Amino acid sequence: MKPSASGRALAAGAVVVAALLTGGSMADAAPASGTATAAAAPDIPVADVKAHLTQLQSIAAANGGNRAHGRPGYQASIDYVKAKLDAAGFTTSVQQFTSSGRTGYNLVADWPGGDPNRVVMSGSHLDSVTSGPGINDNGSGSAAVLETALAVARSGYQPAKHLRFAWWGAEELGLVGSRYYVNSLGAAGRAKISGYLNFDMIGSPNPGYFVYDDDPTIEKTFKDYFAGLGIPTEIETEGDGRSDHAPFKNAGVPVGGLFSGADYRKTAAQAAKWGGTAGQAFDRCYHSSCDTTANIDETALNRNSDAIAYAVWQLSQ
Ligand code: DPN
Ligand code: ZN
Repeated sequence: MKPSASGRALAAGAVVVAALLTGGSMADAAPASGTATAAAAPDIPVADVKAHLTQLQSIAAANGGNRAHGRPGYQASIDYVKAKLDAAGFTTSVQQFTSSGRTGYNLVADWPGGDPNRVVMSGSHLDSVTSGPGINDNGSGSAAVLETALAVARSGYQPAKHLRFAWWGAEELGLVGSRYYVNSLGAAGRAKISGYLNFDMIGSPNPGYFVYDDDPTIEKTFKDYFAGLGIPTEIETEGDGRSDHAPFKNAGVPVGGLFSGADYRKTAAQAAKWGGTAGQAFDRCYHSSCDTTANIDETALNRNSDAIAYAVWQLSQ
């Protein structure tokens, strides 16, 4: 028998207060076990993810070298992602806000169907800093989430839960777009989100494999995926609160995500298990003009993209 949420919280003892504050973990929203066989997530073609990165780099090159908030390169990035989603059958909406005197935009894409009261949401910030094209930060997350959404459409996936995808504006100015969205939902809208998955920098050139240590069900889903590949993961500590999951988490939404490292240096122990260069930053081009398509580790991008699809499929049925 499926225990009640309160019964489980009591059994969990120390978790009681956290469960009440957060509205419970993602597991509390799981449906009773059914008879249907779980649909398997598709492999996300890394060549397609990289093709989006090439396009984002061209967009930056044509717009003064960046895709930053309030600049033409950001608008062009939104247009690019939105056109792909519209063509694939998503219901898209562009949410407008103002920050630092400039107009910003979030792009939200809903896949028709599924329980509207149990939304599995995945997002990435689409803006770069002004100093470069932002291909690892955060073309990587943006392209992988886009390709996952397109894979949903290609496979005609119809999960029990509702799928939503988002690309945030003005993350680099302090999580502005995602905070605006979370506020705009209101308490009722927020309560419908079973989980929010965040992907910010997932193709770092000297990569680590970091999983956010937040909602236990989401965390376990990612860890299971990497365990299946035989790849050790670590808990993400470099960026706690530094990306778009923070506004969701602060509002009580279960969150999780992946990260391959920014300006922290890889230790000798990390290089021993993941390869790469000890004593060097995970991303030496973090927030610089060299954050181009050359600043991407294809293996990390590939694994993380597949992990996103795995989690989206796993958590939505
Ligand atoms: N929020 C990232 C940025 O856009 O600069 C950096 C970051 C992400 C750092 C995740 C740590 C963890
Ligand atoms: Zn950044």
